[in-house]
Amino acid sequence: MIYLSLKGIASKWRKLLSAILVMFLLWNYAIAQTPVPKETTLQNAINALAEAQGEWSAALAEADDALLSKHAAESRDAAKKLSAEAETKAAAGDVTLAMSRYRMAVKVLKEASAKALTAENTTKAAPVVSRLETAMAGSDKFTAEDTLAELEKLIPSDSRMPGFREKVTAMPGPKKIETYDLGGGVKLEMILIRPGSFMMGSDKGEENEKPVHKVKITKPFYMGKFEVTQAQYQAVMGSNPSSFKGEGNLPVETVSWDDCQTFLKKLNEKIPGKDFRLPTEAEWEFACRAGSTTEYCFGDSENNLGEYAWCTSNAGQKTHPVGGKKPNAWGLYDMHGNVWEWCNDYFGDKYYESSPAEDPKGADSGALRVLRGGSCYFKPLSCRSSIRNIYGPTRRYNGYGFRVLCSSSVR
Ligand SMILES: [Ca+2]
Repeated sequence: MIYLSLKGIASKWRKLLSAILVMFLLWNYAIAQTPVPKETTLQNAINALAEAQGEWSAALAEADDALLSKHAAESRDAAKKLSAEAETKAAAGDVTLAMSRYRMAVKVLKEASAKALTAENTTKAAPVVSRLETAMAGSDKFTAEDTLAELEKLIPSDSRMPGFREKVTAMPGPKKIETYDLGGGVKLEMILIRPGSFMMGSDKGEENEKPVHKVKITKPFYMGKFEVTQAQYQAVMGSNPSSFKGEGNLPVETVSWDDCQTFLKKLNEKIPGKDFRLPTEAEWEFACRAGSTTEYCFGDSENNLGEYAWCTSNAGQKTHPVGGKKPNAWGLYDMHGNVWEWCNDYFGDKYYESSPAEDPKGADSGALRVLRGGSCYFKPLSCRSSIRNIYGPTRRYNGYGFRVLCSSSVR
């Protein structure tokens, strides 16, 4: 009974102890699972926050430093740039100022030079003015024009110049171009050639072109602007002997020197008082050269001849309408090439050795007449200003034509 009681008691204690044990374990477990008191977590957080704030502030401070440093660098750069710009502007200002001073100096220098030049030119002009006044008094228009041209170079702004210009322009004198009506709408245009001197012949040419010698043409004359055309020949003669016929204003050819004389006789009857005739060789060469001293009226190179002339290199063995190429400096066309042009002179082989210095008219007699200028059948060398061709006065050939000359009644 007691045992049983003890046994029962023991069992109860075991149960009690077991229960206590279980509770103890549960309590321990509970303790283990219980979160850290709130006060502890908050403090940690505060601490952590403080720490973080500390780091943040430090980072901000570093960032500020960096930013300041960057701004400082940028500011330095900007300052440098501004400084450079300012220096550039200042330099530009200096340059502008210097330029302005330079221009001023040049202007002053020019004015001083102009004054000196004007004074010098006025002195030089005095005898020229005297010549001009003499020419005007003597109604010598050509000399008046020449002296006026000299004065235009010397004293263009002189107060007397407007009066001189007006008087010289008003002086009676020949027109630069004269146009004659041959009937049927056919015109004959003549260009005024003023008197002057030139060097006739060529040292580079044939023997009969030598020696080069000075020739003076003392009287003005009119020269046909073109070779005589088939239309003009037809209008005067009522016939056309030319071999090449076709479109355009072709030059008359297949005419002899004698045929030219017949034409001129009829032309003078048609338009009296002008003394139409063939040019002398000297007149022809003077007009062809038009002031040039070279082998051709435009220079020495035959490479440019095609611009002024029809010759073997471009004519295709036939004549071409007159005026199709460039004129010379005095407005005459086809002096080089197209058709040879009969001149009035008898040919003299040695004539140049002893010809008169003024208005030479060719040999006194002979069997041959002279032709000038070359033709569409001839090489450039034979189209030079000084080349001389010769033929009998009755000979006709399809490369031979002519050009007329008439005198100027007004000096
Ligand atoms: Ca010609």
